[in-house]
Amino acid sequence: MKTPNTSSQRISTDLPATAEPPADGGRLIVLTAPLTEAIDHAGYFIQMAMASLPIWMEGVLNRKYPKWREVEHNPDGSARYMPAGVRLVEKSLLREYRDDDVVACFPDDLHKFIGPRTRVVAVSTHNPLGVTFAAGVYTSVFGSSKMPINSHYSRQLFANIKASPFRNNFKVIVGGSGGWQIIQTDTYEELSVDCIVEGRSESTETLELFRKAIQGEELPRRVEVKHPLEREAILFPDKRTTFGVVEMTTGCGRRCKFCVPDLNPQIDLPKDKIMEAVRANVRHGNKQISLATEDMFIWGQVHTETPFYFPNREALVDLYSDIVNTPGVEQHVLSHCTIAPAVVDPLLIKQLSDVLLPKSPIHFPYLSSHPQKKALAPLIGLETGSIRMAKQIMSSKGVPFAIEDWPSVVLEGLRVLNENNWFPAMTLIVGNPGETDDDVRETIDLVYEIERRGLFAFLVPSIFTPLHDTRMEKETGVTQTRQLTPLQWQLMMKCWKMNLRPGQYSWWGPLAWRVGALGMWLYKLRALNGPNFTWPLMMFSGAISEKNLQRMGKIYAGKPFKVKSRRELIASLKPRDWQYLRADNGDLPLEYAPPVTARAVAAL
Ligand code: B12
Ligand code: SF4
Repeated sequence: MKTPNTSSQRISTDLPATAEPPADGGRLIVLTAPLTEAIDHAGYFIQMAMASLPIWMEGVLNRKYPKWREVEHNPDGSARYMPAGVRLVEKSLLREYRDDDVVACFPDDLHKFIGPRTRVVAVSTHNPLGVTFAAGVYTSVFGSSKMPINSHYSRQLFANIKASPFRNNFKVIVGGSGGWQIIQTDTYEELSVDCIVEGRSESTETLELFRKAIQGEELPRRVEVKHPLEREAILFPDKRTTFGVVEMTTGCGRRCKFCVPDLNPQIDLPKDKIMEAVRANVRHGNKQISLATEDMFIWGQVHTETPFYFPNREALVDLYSDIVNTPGVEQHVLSHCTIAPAVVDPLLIKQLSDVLLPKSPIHFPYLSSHPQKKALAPLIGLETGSIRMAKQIMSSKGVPFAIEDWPSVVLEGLRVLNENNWFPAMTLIVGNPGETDDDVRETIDLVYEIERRGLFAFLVPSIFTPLHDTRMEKETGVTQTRQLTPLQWQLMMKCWKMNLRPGQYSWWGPLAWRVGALGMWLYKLRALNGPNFTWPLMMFSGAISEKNLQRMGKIYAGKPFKVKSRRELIASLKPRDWQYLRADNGDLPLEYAPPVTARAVAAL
């Protein structure tokens, strides 16, 4: 069965032409998520690539991961694994509905569960339309079809639901961190969505909404529900989640103005509940675990007497040790963190490496000093190298260090991380509102300094996207790649050039990428991205050396700047913060005499 679609790309539904309605009348509530957000294949990277590559490049992923569409089912046809968001909606609903009223299934199996009895189809989505940062930008760089792979599959899911012969009987409720994209693009009709829920499923308002939908009442287009304030109110999955995602914290506390998750209350979740969810994943066949967080380093230090930005080393090492040592856990991947804690407590990084590296599925053969070349690669926000810009958009990003020291914190933190085989993916924001050429130059200076020092991070520049509800919601930055200045293009292409340093990603084939880039430029990118793209692309492809381009005045030559060492950074802390420093890291200010604590005595 084919459904016409009003979007720029025609989406076909996957409903088999002869689909029979389910014999049992279907489930009352059917939960699902786009296939590209539910798959559990080959690590995080595949989903991130799907968010960033346009649909016409799907073949690249198909060749690399020919089995990515092969998902696992339970005996009743429901999904063996689903994103953590779906699992929590399911758990929330099971407080009120019977087990056989609710099912979570993959999009291709919807027809097996949607029947005359169905009253709600609930979709959880992370990034349905690809209009978020680091997603839309790459697809638009690549050409005329701007639809990212993930967005194509999300649209296909919605088309499937729209085409259901029972569509008039049920309401479509959408939630998850990407729901705002449907609100902002006003695609309710096109996608056949009745209501978007912003907030967590645990909320009683969410349950009330499902009750209304089941009674056939009209739903509001958009509902904002409250985030629980107590850690006890947060539910945990008791079935298998995609990538074994189990929540570790909510909120962050550093208050960056562009950030959505920071709007949530800062909560670190109880260890026993985390461990139960880890064991539930293993019981249901998962071998991988990842603790979802904005900043893993706040766990164990939320609302204690110590400020959250001085990590609780013992608690963290204990938690991660117990997770990786849980029988059945074969792989563990880190999600997000911040970089200042690596400067505050380098020994914590070392101890976590000892615990986590053996179970990391990530290998960097040319970078890692681990005997099996294993590495850890959390996601960290670098955002900008401009102190002026950093003060404006993220003045607490580097606490306890002053934001004036942000470039030094990044370099020093990266040194500590690299020494311990952490090679993070670091995001940068290009085109912040009010960003001047000087700001971009300072960021380029920082990127060159990373290169000069032989440090490595996978640098992911993205174009500023005003995210819904943030304090920068109303601001606009760059809206089209043609508006990017030569310096902004240089920054983007320099990051990618550094990422593709030979040998770091064997399958990406850095050389092939560069030659391909040149070919693409000749074919269509020069027309699409405009003249400002030309020289940065020449730099990226290596067609002309950077030195020559600098000599010709075609690109900016990054300048060295004064970088503070760890000792200098520690010395710059406010004296009231000295008490939280750990003496075993060294570099304590000379004037500081640490109190003789039981821990210090034990360490002697
Ligand atoms: C783990 C994670 C990933 C993993 C795994 C994702 C997966 N499919 O499981 C990976 C690394 C693959 C990933 C990729 C991406 N991610 Co991500 N990810 C996260 C992270 C850290 C945790 C997500 C999670 O599972 N949380 C736990 C669950 C329980 O929370 P939840 O999904 O929000 O669900 C709750 C509510 O939203 C609600 N809910 C959820 N669904 C529904 C449905 C209904 C009907 C209702 C009523 C309620 C409801 O109830 C749940 C709680 O009870 C979040 C940050 C965060 N803390 O949320 C970022 C985050 C969601 N990711 C983000 C982004 C930008 C991306 C990428 C686009 C990045 C990129 N450029 O590559 C891609 C997109 C991937 C894709 N397929 O398109 C942003 C989203 C920004 C936005 N709002 O648009 C976040 C918020 C990170 C950030 N700091 O900005 N991500
Ligand atoms: S450090 Fe990251 S998670 Fe925390 S507020 Fe800033 S952007 Fe958000």
